Amino acid sequence: MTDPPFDDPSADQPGTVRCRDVHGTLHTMRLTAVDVFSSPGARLPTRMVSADGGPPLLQKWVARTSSGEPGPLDPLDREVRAVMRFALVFAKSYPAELPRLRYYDVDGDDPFVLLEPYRGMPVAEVRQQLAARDRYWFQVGLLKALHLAGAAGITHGGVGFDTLRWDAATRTVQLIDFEQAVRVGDPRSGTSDGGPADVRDDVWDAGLTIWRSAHPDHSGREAPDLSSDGGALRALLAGVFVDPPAARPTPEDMLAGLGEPTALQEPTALEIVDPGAPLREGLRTFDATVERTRALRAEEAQVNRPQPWAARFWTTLTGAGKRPQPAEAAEPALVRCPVCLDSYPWPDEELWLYDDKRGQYIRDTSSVRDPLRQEFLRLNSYRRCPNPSGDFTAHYLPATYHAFRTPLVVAMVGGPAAGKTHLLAAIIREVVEHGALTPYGLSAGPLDLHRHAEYWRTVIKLTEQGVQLPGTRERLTDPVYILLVRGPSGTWPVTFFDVAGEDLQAVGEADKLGRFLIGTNAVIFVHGLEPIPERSGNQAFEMSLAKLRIVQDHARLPAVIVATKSDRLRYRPPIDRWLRTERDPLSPVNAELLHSESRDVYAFLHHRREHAALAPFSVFDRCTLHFASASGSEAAAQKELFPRGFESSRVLEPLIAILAMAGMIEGEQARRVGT
Ligand SMILES: Nc1nc2c(ncn2[C@@H]2O[C@H](COP(=O)(O)OP(=O)(O)OP(=O)(O)O)[C@@H](O)[C@H]2O)c(=O)[nH]1
Ligand SMILES: [Mg+2]
Repeated sequence: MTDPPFDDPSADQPGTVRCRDVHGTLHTMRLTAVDVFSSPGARLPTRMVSADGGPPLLQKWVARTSSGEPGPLDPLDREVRAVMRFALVFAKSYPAELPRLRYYDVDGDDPFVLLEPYRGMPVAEVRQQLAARDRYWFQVGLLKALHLAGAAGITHGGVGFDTLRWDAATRTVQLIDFEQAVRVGDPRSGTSDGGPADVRDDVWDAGLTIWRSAHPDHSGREAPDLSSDGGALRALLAGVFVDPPAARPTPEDMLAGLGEPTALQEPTALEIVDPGAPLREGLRTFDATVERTRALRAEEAQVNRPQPWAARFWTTLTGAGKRPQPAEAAEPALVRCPVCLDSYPWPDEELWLYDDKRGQYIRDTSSVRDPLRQEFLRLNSYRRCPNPSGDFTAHYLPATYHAFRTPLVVAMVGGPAAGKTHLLAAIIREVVEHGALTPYGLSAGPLDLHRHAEYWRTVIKLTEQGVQLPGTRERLTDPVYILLVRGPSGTWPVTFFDVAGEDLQAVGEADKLGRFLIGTNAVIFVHGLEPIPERSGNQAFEMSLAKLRIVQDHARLPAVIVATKSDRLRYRPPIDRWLRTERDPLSPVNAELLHSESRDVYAFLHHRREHAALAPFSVFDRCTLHFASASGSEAAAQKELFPRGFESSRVLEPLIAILAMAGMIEGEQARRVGT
């Protein structure tokens, strides 16, 4: 097996790597191979290394494919997930029976984990030499290890002599190589039933291992004939070789049968930590806040004539409560420009064409009269905003921009480098390239074809190549992308603004820089997660909220808070669960699930005292919170590349929540989103 190349570009010397500790904090260190090492139960290659000249650590890594590409992450991901869980649950007292995590990297070309060296010797090598008394302690040790893993919510999936070590000095066992591990409750892997994994799933293999420690001739996965052993094993293994796993005894039951305490019972009880405990206060605060808002709304409904929320929302959007109907209206309907915010009758005469080569808008001088050809021309042309206030540079909107229902203007709000641009790119890619709105009864495509082509060339193509996107240029005033979304009850332009975080938090030139916010009717607040929380406030949120408050009935605007870059904390609760929760294609909008995620995000940020990021939650009547990862991993230092590509997780949910709250997605579930 060749050594991993570990050519981190930030490395002054080869062997320098970036990796995270149990808190998710990034470290840069130099690894030096100090010894060979092999474990019969490990599928991943292993060796002993020293980190910055420190004591030896066991390294496991993902080998490259034969073509030199990064190899499959799954076995390492399972191992890290398991040992991270042990690190959290046994943070106060760590059991010798389980492997211990020091560092990991799952973002780079050559992902790896660094563990404390295993104890003892592989049982596969020493089992023939175990005396009867040792065999007893081996059985006890194996059951204790399984019980401890189960207490941390982990099933091993590959228990056998190859994944066990025997420490003769202490007569204890270590269960290692969690490369097939599954969280208790997650779907079982490698089986056809796919039911939720259970601590008893490992009991069959543990039973076989125990049996073979005394009867080495037995092989295969068949249940042994227990009647051939008249001794204690027959009693210990009674009920072990049955299906379903729920009918088997637990490791704890089996230890009790031997009259042995588990490692979590006196006299040597380890103290275990509930990783969910720190979130409880935040969960209670969330519930209390939601209850208060619901009570207020119920009161309001008593006073005012109840009106469907979506209707109220669109009334808010159109200001006077009148939706423009250009075709029938006697008076020309007023429309509002999302860029300069002036309102005026939509200019119907002049068309402008965009010259890609020159990057300019040019007046259309053709005299097409044929209605079909006119329609075709409009599809690809623009109208210049008359900007009656005369306070903005020339700007253009697609000629059909106001030909549909009132556009939904969505603002990406967040500080510099919060992750707005990457998140929007991931959302647009899902919607346009993967048709991700179809299960919601909507179809979507670009409204502005030139803007689409430009966005594809300068943004989406880069994400496809795994290239990190540049920071957004300052002083942008135009929308970056305009979708046209069609649903059973209408067709809407959905316009996205994504300006530089610097502009959003600017105090000076407030009128120019954040002006589009006043014309916004939905907001995606983007908060980039850091392993160590930043509690220094969020000026972009504060300044934007101050501007949004000017909008009449601003509290009715749909808003979401997205904790993006969640991949940085992918193994920590509650993110570990959410990042792996897939959307159910049969129940696309699930208000309970969105509520439950909002609750967890709120509690998570509350616990980390990132209160500034939660500020929008108390401003808007309907606001959901989300965990997301746009790129799925960290960009390589100084290389502007995501070595494992751009693999988003849960980026569509925030948009779905917005569309549901705006009434564009219909149905009972959609109506309840964010309430
Ligand atoms: N790990 C991780 N990094 C991300 C993710 N999204 C963005 N980043 C990184 O965060 C940095 C900033 O992301 P942008 O999307 O450019 O942030 P922004 O909010 O648009 O920043 P401005 O345009 O300067 O306001 C980039 O260097 C990305 O590499 C993510 O989902 N995970
Ligand atoms: Mg940006």
